[in-house]
Amino acid sequence: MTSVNAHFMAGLSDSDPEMAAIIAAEGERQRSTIELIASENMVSRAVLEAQGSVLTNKYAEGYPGKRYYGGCACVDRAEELAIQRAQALFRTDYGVNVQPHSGSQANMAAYLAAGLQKGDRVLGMSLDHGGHLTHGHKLNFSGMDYEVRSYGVDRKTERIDLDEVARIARDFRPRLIIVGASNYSRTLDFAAFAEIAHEVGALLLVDMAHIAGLIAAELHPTPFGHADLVTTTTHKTLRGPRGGMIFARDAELLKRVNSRVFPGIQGGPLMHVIAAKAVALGEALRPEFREYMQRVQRSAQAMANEFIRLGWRVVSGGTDTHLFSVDVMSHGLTGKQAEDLLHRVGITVNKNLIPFDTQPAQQGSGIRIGTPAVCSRGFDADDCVTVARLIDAALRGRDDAAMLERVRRDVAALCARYPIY
Ligand code: DSN
Repeated sequence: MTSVNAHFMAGLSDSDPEMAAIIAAEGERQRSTIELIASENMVSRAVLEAQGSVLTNKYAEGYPGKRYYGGCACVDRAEELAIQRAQALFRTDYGVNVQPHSGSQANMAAYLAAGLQKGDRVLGMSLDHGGHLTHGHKLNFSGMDYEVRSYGVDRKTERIDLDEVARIARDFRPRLIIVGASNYSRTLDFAAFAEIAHEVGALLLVDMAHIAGLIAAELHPTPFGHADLVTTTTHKTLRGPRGGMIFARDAELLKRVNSRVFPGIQGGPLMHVIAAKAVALGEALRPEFREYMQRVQRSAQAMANEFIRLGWRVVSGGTDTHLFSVDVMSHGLTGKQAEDLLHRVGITVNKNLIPFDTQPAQQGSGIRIGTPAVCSRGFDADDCVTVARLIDAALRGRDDAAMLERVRRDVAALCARYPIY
């Protein structure tokens, strides 16, 4: 008979060796490959520990001080700490909800809090030009529930044309304008978007998921003071556990956000994840985080410049942020082919559509490259330039097995210099 003690004491490798082996293999994959997926990062051991803590046992529907369950004194403190740190990190008095399980759920709750009814008009950035599924894509709730018009980038500059956004907004008269992107490498002008929203009587939602770390480190202008609602994920540049947060401009809007998150679309909050969010936010408040984000930004810029020097076309000619896209079709490869080829040498990227792409989404003409994860393990701008050269060598030498083997060995050596966990 299994004793109670064994239930609490047995570690994963004893109690479930099959799953332990899968997790160990993923750890080895992360250790031995160069991770350039722009939306990923590597959390600290402290974040892992908080997320793997006993807080996972606790039901805490409601909010601190107003729960539907007893025994919430400790988790109340955890959630309050997350809220205080989020406000401090972004230097804002906007109210915060730290309970969204993901960025998509944060955005869904934000739409509802903005008072949108089914069929109301929403203006967001097209996914094909770098936006996000939840900003109105037809296969997402946002595109199904609302009438959506999209803005994109200018064909020549590959940057958002604010005059064009204003023209569309005046014509379409949306109730909500969304600004934010998953594959746009240029600075977003939140003040200009707020002016457009104000002119047409729309609310402004900023989804800062990708650039939250840059904003926290004051390396990108802040949306606070301009947006009515700000959503983010916590696992990208912020380097926390997977999850979301919503900021609301005033108490009335926060009340609506809170009731739309729970009981609107979620049940019990993931208190272990909220604790891990608080830990990550605490880390981001330290001066080292700004130094890290500066390295992320400089490394992305150095890499983009190196690709250009090596004869590749970089979308919009460079980056102001942590990411950029390389047009691989200009060298006769689809994004999918480049992604697969790089996987073979131990470099992980994702294929992506580039603006005005003629390829289907499953192929794409580009690869998206981001530096947050490699910089977390210690890479600097020089290392990232080396990575650009390795990618160039692999893609150009795709038919040369010896070359690919050389690149694979160089990748392994670089990873070995920066151990993780
Ligand atoms: N899927 C995320 C990304 O890769 O950017 C956005 O949610």
